[in-house]
Amino acid sequence: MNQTAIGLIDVQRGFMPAEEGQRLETHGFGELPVPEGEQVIPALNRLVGAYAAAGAGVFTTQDWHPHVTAHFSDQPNFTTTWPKHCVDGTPGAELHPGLVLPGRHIRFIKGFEPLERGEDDLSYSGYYAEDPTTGHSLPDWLTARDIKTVILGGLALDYCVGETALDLRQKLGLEVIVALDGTRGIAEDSNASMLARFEEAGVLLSTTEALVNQLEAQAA
Ligand code: VGL
Ligand code: ZN
Repeated sequence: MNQTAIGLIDVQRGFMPAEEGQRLETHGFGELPVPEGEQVIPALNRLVGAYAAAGAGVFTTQDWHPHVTAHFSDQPNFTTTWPKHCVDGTPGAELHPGLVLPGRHIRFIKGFEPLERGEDDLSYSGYYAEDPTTGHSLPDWLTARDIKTVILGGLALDYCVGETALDLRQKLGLEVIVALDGTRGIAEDSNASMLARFEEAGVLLSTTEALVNQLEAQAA
């Protein structure tokens, strides 16, 4: 299991429905809400609990934008421009407080460069994420740990989870498995086209249930 890593992509308050923030009486929710985004939390906690106990590495990414960037617009098109979300150091950029992480995990941030054009955006992919304490990239960490398999969940399937999965598969040649119940997407069309890109690239799909069962079968 030490050549497997679990990646929790952008499980941030800003991507969760506003109602979840009201329920938890916490700020930062609902900036760019992914429908049912809060439902990834129990699934991911179960997955991470089981895999971390078995020795898998755990990393998180956070969308971490400057106040001013072409990634944001007052009239967003929800494809290359978005309402303001996950701004560096604000409550919306924090992880959902219900996410349970193991003592040992590593945090990466992405999207911190201001953009002039939304079309130039590379910030969806965790491939370009960095550890803010060392400046090392996610690929540096995966390579240094000789990771062969990455299991991904988080938000959003059709953007950051999807682009990360494709880059880790295509640029690093890793086995990449997306836990479908541990992710949600923004829109139906873009979810469908991302799933088609996964198939083309050989990104695998599974569920947290199947992945946890597989782990238990291996341990037995
Ligand atoms: C994301 C849109 C804009 C994501 C980030 O995390 O999927 N989507 N910024
Ligand atoms: Zn963003």
